[in-house]
Amino acid sequence: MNPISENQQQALVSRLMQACGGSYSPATRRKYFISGPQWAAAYQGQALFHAPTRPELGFEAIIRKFGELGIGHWATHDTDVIPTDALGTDRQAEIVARIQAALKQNGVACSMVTTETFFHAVWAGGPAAEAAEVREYARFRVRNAVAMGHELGASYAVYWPGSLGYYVQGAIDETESLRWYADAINAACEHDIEVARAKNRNTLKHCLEAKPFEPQAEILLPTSDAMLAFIASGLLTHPQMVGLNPEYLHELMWGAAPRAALARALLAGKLFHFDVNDGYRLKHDVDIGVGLVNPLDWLNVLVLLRSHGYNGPFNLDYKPPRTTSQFGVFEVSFPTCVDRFITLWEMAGEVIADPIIKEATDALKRGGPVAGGHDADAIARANRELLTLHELIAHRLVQILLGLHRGRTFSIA
Ligand code: GLT
Ligand code: MN
Ligand code: MN
Repeated sequence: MNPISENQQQALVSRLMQACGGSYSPATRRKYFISGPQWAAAYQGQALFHAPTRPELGFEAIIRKFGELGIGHWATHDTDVIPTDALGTDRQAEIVARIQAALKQNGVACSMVTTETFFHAVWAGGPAAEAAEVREYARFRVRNAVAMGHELGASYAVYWPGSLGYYVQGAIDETESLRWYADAINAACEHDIEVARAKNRNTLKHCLEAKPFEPQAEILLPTSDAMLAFIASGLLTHPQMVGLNPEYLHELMWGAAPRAALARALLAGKLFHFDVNDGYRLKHDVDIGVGLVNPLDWLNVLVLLRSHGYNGPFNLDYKPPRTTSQFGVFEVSFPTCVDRFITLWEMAGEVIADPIIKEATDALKRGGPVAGGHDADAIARANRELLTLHELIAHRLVQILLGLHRGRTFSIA
């Protein structure tokens, strides 16, 4: 086989992308509330045992690329764009002004800001460490991120507590750490109320994001359900301002059914923001692009969200694989991610409107003839044949996913 010269490789990738078809126009993509995180596009492929595979890229190039692709929203950590030592200084104001200009020029809006409380050495003991000065610094950081969010026009603030936990047990009192963590969230909400009033804007939606492990061995708030309990614990001064940013993969990582976790958040009225990606159960936070691993589960998730009127952002919190080049990040990785999401979202609409699923669901709810009394055997018999519809509905969902409902069949000659 002939080798493909280096200068022919990008053209080959682009030609095969074209040949794949099935992509949406940037204008169509902009109709969905999809956000692209700065850190996803800037990710260089590094990890504990992995050197970077791609060069660095700043926010100006990323916002421009998002604008071209039709990713209408952008999200960032404070330190993705502001060096730690410039936070809260005039340098921050200068950078924020450059970000505002880049957003405006490319027709992209900032939807969310998040505070990095895990990367820098100051967070080695977590954002709610014993030393009062670390906790005061954490409050400064979240207040500053809230103010930056208002400057940039964001409506959401996300908090991933990162290292709120430990490697070795017994050194900290968990109840104390959780109270201290609540102090930081309270400081963010209180500052938000002041800034929003001064700027005549709505307060932000403050969204807690759980991850069951990584970077610590044990995490104090490992799941979205734990976050719900934290919000309702009485520790927060403004619990109505605080909800969730579940991440699809983070729920899979502890072995949950993401759809069921999302349903619990919906019932609590706390599904504010949603990080979309994919990966494997009970494994590492691999942040694979949405729909590449579990497309059927994703279809089901979107059916749930569509049928309950979720209208928050879908944040592409994934990491383009290390094997993808920087050219590939914007040529293949982001557009295919967005387009799979849109396709699955539209398919979810087909599921909701599907007459077979509708009739089967209605029939299950109508139930069989009333058996009368509390005769368990008779009640079971009365519904026996209807319950087969559960499997029929599951088959129909797969048919819709694979296009088989449009009559696609395979035959062996
Ligand atoms: C980190 C984490 C993500 C969070 C980011 C927000 S930081 O990359 O793994 O899931 O959404 O702070
Ligand atoms: Mn996330
Ligand atoms: Mn993740």
